[in-house]
Amino acid sequence: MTKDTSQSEPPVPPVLHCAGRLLSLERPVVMGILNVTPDSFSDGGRYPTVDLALARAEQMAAEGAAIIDIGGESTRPGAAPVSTEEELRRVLPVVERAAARLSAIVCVDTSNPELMRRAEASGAAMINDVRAARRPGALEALADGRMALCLMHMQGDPASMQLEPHYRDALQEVGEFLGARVRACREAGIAAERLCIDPGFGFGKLLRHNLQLLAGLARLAQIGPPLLVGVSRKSLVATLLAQAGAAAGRAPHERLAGSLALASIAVLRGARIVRAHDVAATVDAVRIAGLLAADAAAPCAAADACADGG
Ligand code: 9MG
Repeated sequence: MTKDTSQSEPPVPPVLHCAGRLLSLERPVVMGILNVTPDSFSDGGRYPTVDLALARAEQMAAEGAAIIDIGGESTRPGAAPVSTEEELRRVLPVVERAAARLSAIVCVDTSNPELMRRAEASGAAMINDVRAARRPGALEALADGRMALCLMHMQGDPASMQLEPHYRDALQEVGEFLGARVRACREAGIAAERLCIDPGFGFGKLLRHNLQLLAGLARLAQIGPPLLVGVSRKSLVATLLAQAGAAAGRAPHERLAGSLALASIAVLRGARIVRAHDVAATVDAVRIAGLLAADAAAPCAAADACADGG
């Protein structure tokens, strides 16, 4: 799974190429979640009009989100697929207006090649694909354009993924999958600088698999492309809280502090992009974790750069 250093491939710089724009990942950044769906697990149905969705996108950008991730099909466990027509209808008007108004990168959360093509024409600069560009036509649609792409690992599909996830070694298998998808993208003609990878917390994984992946994030970061992590408000957070002694059954909106703890750990282990619902709080957590991660890489740099305010 680790990078082959015997061939002199230059290290991938922490910059993501997004349809002609460069997103620096030297410090970790936050991707704000905007679901224009009636049925997402945490914010489904909250943005039923383009105006409301745009206002939320503007708010997240003002709070410091570098990327706004707009999704029109729920990927929560058990979710049913939507038609292409419906997904386009939900997403494209929001993408068009957000791209025209915001300096943040507009990303579309989709696996649908037709939406990928239409999204770029509407101003999107990135695609977040929980199926890692495995749908027929997805690689071609992406290779024909210039958008950045997040390749996520998922075992199974949203309808059934949590029924019986099984791994011999979750870290090894997820790492091999992501490495293979990176190679498939490169062979299709998608530049390495356009790619980031994501182990897909909660997507066909039990608690022990999620914890193996969290523990091994630094190894996944060695695959090459920048690492994106999404733990925000997921049931993993509630399960861990309950195991640590908190009351069981925390609702999604009661998982902020737990989500920030996991996001900070992910950054300390190499994540460069954190996908989150609560942008302002996550930006603060990720700033501190990013500073300390840089300090761990170059001891005392952060300490020397800080005014000694206590
Ligand atoms: C759409 N979506 C929901 N959870 C996600 C996660 O953890 N990562 C990515 N890339 N997308 C996600």
